[in-house]
Amino acid sequence: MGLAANPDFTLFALPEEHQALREAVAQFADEKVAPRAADIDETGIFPRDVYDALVAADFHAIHIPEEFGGQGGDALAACLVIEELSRVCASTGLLPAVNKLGTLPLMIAADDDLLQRYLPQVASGEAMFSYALSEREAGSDAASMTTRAVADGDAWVLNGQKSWISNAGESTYYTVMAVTDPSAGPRGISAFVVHADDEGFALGTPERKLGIHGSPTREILFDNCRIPANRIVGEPGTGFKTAMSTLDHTRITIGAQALGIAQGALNVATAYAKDRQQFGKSISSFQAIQFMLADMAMKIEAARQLVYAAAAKSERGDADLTFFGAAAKCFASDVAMEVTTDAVQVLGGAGYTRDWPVERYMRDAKITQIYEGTNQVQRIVMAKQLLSRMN
Ligand code: COS
Repeated sequence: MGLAANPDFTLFALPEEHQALREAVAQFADEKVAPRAADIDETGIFPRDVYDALVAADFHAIHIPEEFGGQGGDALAACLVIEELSRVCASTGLLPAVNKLGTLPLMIAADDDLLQRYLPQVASGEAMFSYALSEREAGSDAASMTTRAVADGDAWVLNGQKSWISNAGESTYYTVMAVTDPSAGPRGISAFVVHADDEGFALGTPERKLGIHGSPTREILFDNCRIPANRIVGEPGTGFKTAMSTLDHTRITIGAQALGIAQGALNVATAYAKDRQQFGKSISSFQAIQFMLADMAMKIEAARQLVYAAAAKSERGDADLTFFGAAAKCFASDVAMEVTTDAVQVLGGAGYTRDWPVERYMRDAKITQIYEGTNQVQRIVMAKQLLSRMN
């Protein structure tokens, strides 16, 4: 049967180059990012210095193919970078994740001209790229968006607004989904590249958020924003499909971010439990604490297997990617919320203060259950896949 054909037992191990990447990013995160994390959270100022360090280390957009000056990192490599950065600072982990989210619609649907124009700038770190799908009244129901793009001679003219845009104000470029044919539903939506300096483009005020304070989130506004016709991504009417298939891939990176946040919280809770003395002994000697730590670690390991398996499916473009992308994001982010809440509990009163990072991990974990589709939407996506397979 050939079952002995893998005698070195590498079946579930990371390939050597991925293991080396993980170690390199982990060292970078511990040395360059961890010392800045509390301050980034406290001030809410975009960490330009950390972004520059990411660029110098080539960890800011590892997914860009080599032919466009990038590292050509696969989906698992992107996840490892995001996971290890998020282990110390979720806002920093979001930088490579948002760059991937912003550029993937182009990599899926754009012609070579558009790819040549934009991807090298992201690879070099000169520009960052955001993704703009949601609107104030079109969040989970993304297809009900009302931002309009109307053809006018050799241009498109955009009017409307997009909400909760990660990295807005820092990104140079935005992939914007807009309605080009209001009579065609999701098939009347198209994707465009908008530049931060396009006339008629403006930024809303920064959102005041529970967590990820170092990642700016703002509305972007279009008031007769005129862009050249050749900035459409793919054919007119394909924007919604492109946006959805992008999310199939990038939801896995949010799973990776959640995984990193959860691992960071577990590490702090474990070290604290060993150190903290009560009733004359280390609280780690109490079974109540041991069981909490064991459950946290068990859930993280299960989430890790699912995220990595989904990343492999993303790389191969497997037919069940839509299910796995939703499942990885949903499961890992629910785990992150549970684990970080328990980490605060293990630290007790100390955990509730900003002297320790676990309350930050808990606040940062919450967004992973919400963005790139709420976990309720992920369950809709999974159920649809499941039920359609039975037909
Ligand atoms: N890949 C490719 N195409 C997809 C797709 C996917 N994963 N999912 C849906 N589509 C296509 C469908 O095939 C359909 O196209 P056709 O009419 O040509 O067949 C079209 O998109 C509409 O699909 P559907 O009817 O399923 O869309 P709904 O309006 O019912 O929306 C959900 C489905 C709720 C799943 C979708 O709106 C969604 O994901 N919402 C959350 C959005 C989100 O994640 N926002 C966060 C923004 S990033 S922070």
